[in-house]
Amino acid sequence: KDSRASIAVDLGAESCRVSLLRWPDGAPQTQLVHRFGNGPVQREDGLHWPLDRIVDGVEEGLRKCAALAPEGIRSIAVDGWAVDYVRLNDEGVPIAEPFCYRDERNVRAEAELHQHLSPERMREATGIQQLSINTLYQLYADRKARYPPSRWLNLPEYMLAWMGGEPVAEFTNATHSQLIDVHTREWSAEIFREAGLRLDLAPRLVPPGTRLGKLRGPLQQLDAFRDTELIAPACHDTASAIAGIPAVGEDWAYISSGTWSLVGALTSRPVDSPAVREDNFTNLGAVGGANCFHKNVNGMWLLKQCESAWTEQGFTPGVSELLRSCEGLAPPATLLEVDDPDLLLMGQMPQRINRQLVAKGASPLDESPDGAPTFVSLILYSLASRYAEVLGRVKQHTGKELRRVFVVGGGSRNAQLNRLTAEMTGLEVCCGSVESSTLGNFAVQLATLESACSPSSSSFAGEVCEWARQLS
Ligand code: LRH
Repeated sequence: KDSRASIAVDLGAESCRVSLLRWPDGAPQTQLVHRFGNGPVQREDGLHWPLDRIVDGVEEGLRKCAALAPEGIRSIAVDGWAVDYVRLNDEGVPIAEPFCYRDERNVRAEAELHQHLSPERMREATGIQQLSINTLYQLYADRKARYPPSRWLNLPEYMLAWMGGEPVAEFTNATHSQLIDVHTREWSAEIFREAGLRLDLAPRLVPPGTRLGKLRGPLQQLDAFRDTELIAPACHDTASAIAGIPAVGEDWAYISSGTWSLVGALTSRPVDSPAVREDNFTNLGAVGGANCFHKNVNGMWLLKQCESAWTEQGFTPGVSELLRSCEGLAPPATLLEVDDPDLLLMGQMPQRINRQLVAKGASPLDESPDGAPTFVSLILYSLASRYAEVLGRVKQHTGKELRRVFVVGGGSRNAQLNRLTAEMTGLEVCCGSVESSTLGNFAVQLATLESACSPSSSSFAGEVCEWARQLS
């Protein structure tokens, strides 16, 4: 076997990570080499991602990895949060900073587009959860803002193209655009047409586990990058995180817990019924042609946004201190509806939460830092209760006999939330990796490099799972 190293880049809404996989004594060993903060920035025309900072951070991580791996780098893959994209000119150079999906323009775009294209029809065509963040509404908002039509790439795929890879749309990421036909698994000509978008500007679709060519450009001057393959993993970080769970069988569900909590189970094909539609579940691409059947639930965003509100008031406890502060508090009398669209927006989270409590006839909480423990407790109980509700539905819709739920990602370290989740769901909570997206990213690279089977086959998924087990 080739004993050179591999690199996984995982772009997160709060932080981005560059990790290295090496083979000392023939056994795989992973290492987080570079981590840098990320977050949306408010510009005059809305909320954006600081693309230059992200690119510089990735480049720094790649250089550090090269310095650590004299044996050379065999492959690189990039995953990241879904839905956001970079608009490009004909030379593939960015035209502008990408928008952030939390920009309020999407809420307006969604309402407007639904006047031409009913949500029912869209659901039938795409099988995915109706969310205003989906790429479709963002492209529609671009059109309404009269930006000239242009090519675009989702962020992870953009980073791969920046390294010299073929510009593509990886399937697991593309499904979150709401532009993929759930039946044909191709771009939906109907939705492009009805939204006034140009299908000829959409990238070529490829499955996770596709080779995109060799690394090119200035980095290639480093010895380590002489002969490095670029690979599309599951570019959607959630699909990567699920690929990083080394579980077999049919009795497990997942919570991929980060800024969002993605709560659901893997199925062999999209799940559809009037009740599934009513519950607004999603069907997104997974590795090896499988399907992620889940729901986006508001996640650590609630906690992080409260934390930044308190920080503005000079109170900087940090998340672990906040979690400790609410230990032993009695369960809140009224729970939050964590998926209220208002709670997905940025800023003023304690005020937003109180607005909801008051609307429900409950008393508002103390918005000063003294009230922090009661907010944190409310958030944890409300999230766990929502997880239980969603997992109950997952059982009904899939017919699975669930026994375990794997919690992966940054939020899996939240022991109190895990305890409440176990209590409220009645399932065994298994803590997976905090860096599950990175594990899944590496596992797909290894399966791509080492296996002869088609990336769209279930045997490919089996190999990915076996690599995830070896890397865990
Ligand atoms: C998690 C995630 C999620 C999407 C959202 C945009 O990072 O990719 O699966 O819904 O970000």
